[in-house]
Amino acid sequence: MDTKDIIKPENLVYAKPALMNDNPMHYCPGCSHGVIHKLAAEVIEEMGMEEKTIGVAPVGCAVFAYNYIDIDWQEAAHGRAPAIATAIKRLMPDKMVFTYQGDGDLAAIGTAETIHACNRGENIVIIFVNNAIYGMTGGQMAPTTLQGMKTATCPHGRTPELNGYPLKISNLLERLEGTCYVTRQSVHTAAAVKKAKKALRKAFENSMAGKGASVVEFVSTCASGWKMTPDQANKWMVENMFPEYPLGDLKDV
Ligand SMILES: Cc1ncc(C[n+]2csc(CCOP(=O)(O)OP(=O)(O)O)c2C)c(N)n1
Ligand SMILES: [Mg+2]
Repeated sequence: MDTKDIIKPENLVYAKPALMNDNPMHYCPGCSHGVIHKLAAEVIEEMGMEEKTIGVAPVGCAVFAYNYIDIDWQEAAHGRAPAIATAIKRLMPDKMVFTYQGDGDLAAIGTAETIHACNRGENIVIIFVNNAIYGMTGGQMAPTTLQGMKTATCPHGRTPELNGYPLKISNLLERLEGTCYVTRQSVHTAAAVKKAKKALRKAFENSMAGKGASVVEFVSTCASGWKMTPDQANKWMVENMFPEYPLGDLKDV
């Protein structure tokens, strides 16, 4: 193929999903949120569910998710997305309903909603972006912050004596009878992105098959909050986050 033909739209092998609009994203360079948004958009599109999907946007860095993916959205108060998603899915069972939550949202202020929605076996998908920090508000300690990790509110590093232990909430959710699928993924390499997309597709399919709650945790970077370059953040995540939050399926019924 002639080089000038390669850039013609009909010859492109890679394209942005049609559901992703052209609004410039507010995410920092190296942030995982953008890639995870794209994966969600791709899966929804490939399932032909563009008109039937309702996302519940959280409080946190992804508070503006509705600005980027052209589906129906409902905003939720901090931590309450699983409760809102429960209501939406129960009222409109033919819709594909998902929440999109950070670790502060899902594993701190919204712990109760998360656990009870999963325990009730609600037919929703929970997308859980675990960057071990409260990104939006300036990098405070979250329940998922690693031991020894420095944040704005534990500048000398998290200590278990003072702050407890990193909360592996997906391991808790995996134990609940209402969850059918709990998996931990990441988007730091092309191979990981491919795997994560398959996991997301399975989760969405589970929800439409009425199998119960599916949780897809994305172990993620927050280069700004961690005060690193995007490259350093990816490396730091592999070396420090993955041993604490190992990737792979925790449960697949
Ligand atoms: C009821 C309530 N409490 C606190 C806040 C302040 N707040 C906004 S975002 C946030 C933390 C978000 O962290 P996380 O859920 O991990 O998302 P991230 O920004 O890291 O993606 C907090 C505490 C709020 N908006 N509402
Ligand atoms: Mg966070």
